[in-house]
Amino acid sequence: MLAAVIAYIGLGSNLEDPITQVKSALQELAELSQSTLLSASSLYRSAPMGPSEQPDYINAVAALETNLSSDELLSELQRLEDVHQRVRRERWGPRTLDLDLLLYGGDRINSEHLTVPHPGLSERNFVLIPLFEIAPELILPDNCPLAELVKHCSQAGLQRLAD
Ligand code: A4P
Ligand code: MG
Repeated sequence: MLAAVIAYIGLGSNLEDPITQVKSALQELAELSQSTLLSASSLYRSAPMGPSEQPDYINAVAALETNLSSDELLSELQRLEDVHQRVRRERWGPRTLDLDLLLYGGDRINSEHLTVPHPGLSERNFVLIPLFEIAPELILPDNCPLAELVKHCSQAGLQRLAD
C-alpha cells in the first residue's frame, strides 16, 4: 500500500445553489475511501475568472490525507463532479462543481491528464487565500512558501463567508 500523503483539493461552483454544492462536496470528500478529511477552509465568494457573464463562484479548499494514488484520487474527484451532474460546456465557463487536485504531497506531476501543482494555483486568490487559511506554513514543491504568494496576491473580488 502507498504511504499516506496530504492532498489539497480546490472546490468551486457557480450554478444550482453553489453553497450547497460545495458543502455537500466537502461531505463527499469526507467519505472517500482510503482517505480522511483533515480540514476544510471557510467558503469564499469570488468574482468569476474567465468569461465575466457568469455568476460569482463559491470556492473552498480541503486537506485530505489519502492512500489513493494521484490518478486514483483524480478519478474519484471526477466521479464526484459527475455525481453533481457537472456539465462541461466551455473552458472556464459556469459549472455546478469543479474539483481540482491542487497539491499531492510534495509531488510534481506532468502526465497527459494530470498536472500537479495545479497550474492556476499560484495566481488565483480564490485558491491561495483558502489554502493559506488551512495550511499557513505550507511550502510548495518548488520550495516557495505559500505565505510569500499570499503576500503578493490581491484580495479583490474575494469575500470570506461567515460560517
Ligand atoms: N487535469 C489536469 N490536471 C488537473 C488537476 N491538477 N486537477 C485535467 C484536476 N484536473 C486536472 O478539467 C479538464 C482536465 O484537466 C481534466 O480532464 C483533468 O484530466 P475540467 O475540470 O474538465 O476543465 P475545466 O475546469 O473547465 O478547465 P480548467 O482549465 O481546469 O479550469 P479551471 O482551471 O478549473 O478553472 N472563477 C472563480 N472565481 N472561481 C473558480 O473556481 N474556476 C474556473 C475553472 C474558472 N473561473 C473561476 C473558477
Ligand atoms: Mg478543473
